[in-house]
Amino acid sequence: NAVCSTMADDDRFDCLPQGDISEASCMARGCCWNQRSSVQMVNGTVKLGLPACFYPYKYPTYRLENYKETANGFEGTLQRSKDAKDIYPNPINSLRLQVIFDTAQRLHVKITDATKDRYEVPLPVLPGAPFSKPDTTLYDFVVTKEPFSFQVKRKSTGGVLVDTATNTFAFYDQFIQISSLLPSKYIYGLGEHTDAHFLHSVNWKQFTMWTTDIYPNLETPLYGVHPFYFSMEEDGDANGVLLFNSNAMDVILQPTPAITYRTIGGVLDFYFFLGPSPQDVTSQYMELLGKPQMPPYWALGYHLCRWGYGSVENTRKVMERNLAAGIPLDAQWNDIDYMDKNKDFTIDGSKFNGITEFVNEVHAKGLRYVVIVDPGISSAEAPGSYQAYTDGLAMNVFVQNASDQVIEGRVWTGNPQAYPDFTHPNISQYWLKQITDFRKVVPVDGLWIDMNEPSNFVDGSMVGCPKDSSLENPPYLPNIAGKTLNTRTLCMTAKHHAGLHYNLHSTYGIYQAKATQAALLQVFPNKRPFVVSRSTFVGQGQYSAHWTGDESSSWSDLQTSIGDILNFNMFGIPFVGADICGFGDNATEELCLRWHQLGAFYPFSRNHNAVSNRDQDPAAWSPAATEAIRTVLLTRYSLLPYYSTLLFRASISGHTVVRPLFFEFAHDKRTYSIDAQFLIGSSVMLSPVTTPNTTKILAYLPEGRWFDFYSLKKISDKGGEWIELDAPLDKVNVHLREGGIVPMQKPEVTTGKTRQNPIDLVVMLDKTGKACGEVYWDDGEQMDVLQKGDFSLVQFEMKNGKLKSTVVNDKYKDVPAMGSVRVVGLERTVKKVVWNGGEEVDFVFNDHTVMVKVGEMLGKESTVAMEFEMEFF
Ligand code: MIG
Repeated sequence: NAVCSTMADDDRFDCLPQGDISEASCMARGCCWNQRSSVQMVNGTVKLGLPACFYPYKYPTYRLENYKETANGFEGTLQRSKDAKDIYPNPINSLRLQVIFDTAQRLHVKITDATKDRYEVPLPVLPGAPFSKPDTTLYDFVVTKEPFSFQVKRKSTGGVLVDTATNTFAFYDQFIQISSLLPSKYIYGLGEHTDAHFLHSVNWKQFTMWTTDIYPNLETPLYGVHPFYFSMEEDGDANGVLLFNSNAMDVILQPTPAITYRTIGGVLDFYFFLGPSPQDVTSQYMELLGKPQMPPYWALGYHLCRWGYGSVENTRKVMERNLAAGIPLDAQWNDIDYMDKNKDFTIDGSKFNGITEFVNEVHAKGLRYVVIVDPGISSAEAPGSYQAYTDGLAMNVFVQNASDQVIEGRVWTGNPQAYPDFTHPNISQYWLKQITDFRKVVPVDGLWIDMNEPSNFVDGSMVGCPKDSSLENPPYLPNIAGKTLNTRTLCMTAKHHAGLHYNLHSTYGIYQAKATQAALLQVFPNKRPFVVSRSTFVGQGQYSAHWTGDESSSWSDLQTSIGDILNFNMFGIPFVGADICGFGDNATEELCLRWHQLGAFYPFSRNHNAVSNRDQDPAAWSPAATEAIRTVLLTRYSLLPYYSTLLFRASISGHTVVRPLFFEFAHDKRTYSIDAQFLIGSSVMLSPVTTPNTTKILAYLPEGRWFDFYSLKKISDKGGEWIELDAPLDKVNVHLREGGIVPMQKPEVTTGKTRQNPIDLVVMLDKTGKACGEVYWDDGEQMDVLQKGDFSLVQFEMKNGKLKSTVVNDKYKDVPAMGSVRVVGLERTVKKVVWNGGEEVDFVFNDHTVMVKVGEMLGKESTVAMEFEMEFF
């Protein structure tokens, strides 16, 4: 018809995303049909494109009624139009709209069934709404009553960040859809997916949200669910949008640019974070969802792991050869092969006989020990013969099927297994008991929780799932791997204490992480637990770290790991890393070396390998490669005080530890698509080699002065340019940015030993001679340090040739002494250096850099205060 034919391509929103895509079905939905479409079938699956069937400009949806102001925002009722088409079963005719002005920067918009409760995400628990409106807000909220739509505008620029006037709004029991125009094409986030690039394409990209155990592959949904996007606006402001919903969901980006959400349950619970800086968005996000827990200091070291050491002897042999090669190492791990027939909390009595002695040895060397635990508890056991199963039955903590029997799946034991229900009130007691009993034999220091999507090698259960349930076969099926929701996981009709698996599926990992953290807190009272989880949900950073799963030993997976760790930093799970050298397939020496030159800078740095692949631990390679790996790991260890200070900032302010360049250079659009380089904090930039046979790279240096990390020579005076850098095999390019002060230590082979060394500062002056930075220190283990105040924090500032420190907090006394201070980027020759306004002291000046051995002047007694002042000119 006429209306349809005038619609621009960019205005087309898909009205018939699946099923029989024909003119007749399109007409039945009252939509526009125009065969010109770029949807394609690729290997039997639909590749999105310009839709043939699309919503017309006028389409009956809902009308807003009784819209009124409340103490903290607005509320109203949405009445479904009498002319609305029944496309799916069970439309919800009356919806409740709540608009809550949470804070000046955060707006909350919620749409639920007006007449009865629906499932809402139980974990993480978000702070309640405020009782009154903030005095001012960065945003305006504007509604259109019929058809209902809303806008979120940025007051300062007038920019429209959100506009749902797209006619796609629908709310059925099992199909909820809403679309919004986007303020720009610069969209990031929406995890967990491996993408070719960190900056998303808006050219009909689909992101499906559903925790899935699958080899990372472009476009497939992976282990975690984070329906949070982050967008850079045209003028350099940033905003973020969270849809707090855990049901299976498709999120589509289209060139308009616009976003469409289609979720098959729960409610629409949107949070809009107005920034305006990228870092502000992340802080606001973590403020709401929970700030990340600081890892214990030892976990900042290098970790060695593989699946298939096969025995305690071989684990020891590999660890020893790396120690002998001088590889810095803080933790040795074991994978499922330590278990008896892959059963949790058991030991293979022959190959891993002697594991207790081995763990004691590891501890005696000042190292830590971590093992894997899978969720599945073998249920194919003689009554009373397997404690973890016996206890689980007695405590009634297993997930049940639709007929209230323990639901059984199958994973690594090869036999049926039960799934602990981590939402059950008895779970903390159950899980603690298993861990405590196990630790009597294997005194682990942390736990690695895998397969918690939760994974299942049979679909649904050993006996399948109820066939005639709309939970197992919803009217709209998001683009998950497999043809049913229960593919390689539990039945949707399975029951947890907190509700149906249909709703809770993607939260299995966060619940398990929470229970595991809580158990470790009982085992090590008051010590920061170390838990690393494969499956994650929004806000999980408060409970665990994350690794990015089964990457393969390929250059492309090395590359995409950068975007993965940047995303998880934006998702508030900053302690993240990919398997260094890759998990699947055999690594080559060159790849493994280059991967270490990247992975040494991941916040969480672990080498891990799949069973039967060739060894890839640092000592497995040629002496030259081993040495180059050792060198870069020592570089990491030299930066530990910097990393730990950043992790402290993440835990109190919701900052990112590693971040994309645009986080610091939001007004430089050239940075928006850079994902082969990243920043560690605001002062250190890594430009790794991500391709084979490469000895030179092109790197972008954003605005400002940049110094080479190793020589401290200035390599750019103004930045804003691409430069070619030498990238020989034995070196990774690291640069220091003007204006920062980076705390470092002379590296040793463990974090514990490195911690004892004096703290050295590198001060990078900007053009005006200014720089600032800070160092955080605590005992490296205590929980809730901030609340107790048991830490030290010293801030440094240099200007006009003077470097001053301010002790913000000095309650924690055992701070290492100051070592040297190096000031780089001096414009004039230094004639003398004066200490605390009096005594003249020795210094070394060369090539625009001055070095002063502060430690020698301070003496022992001043190790705590660390207050000093120097004059350079
Ligand atoms: O189905 O425990 O991602 O790190 O080595 C594979 C064996 C099970 C998957 C994990 C991987 C781990 C492996 N696990």
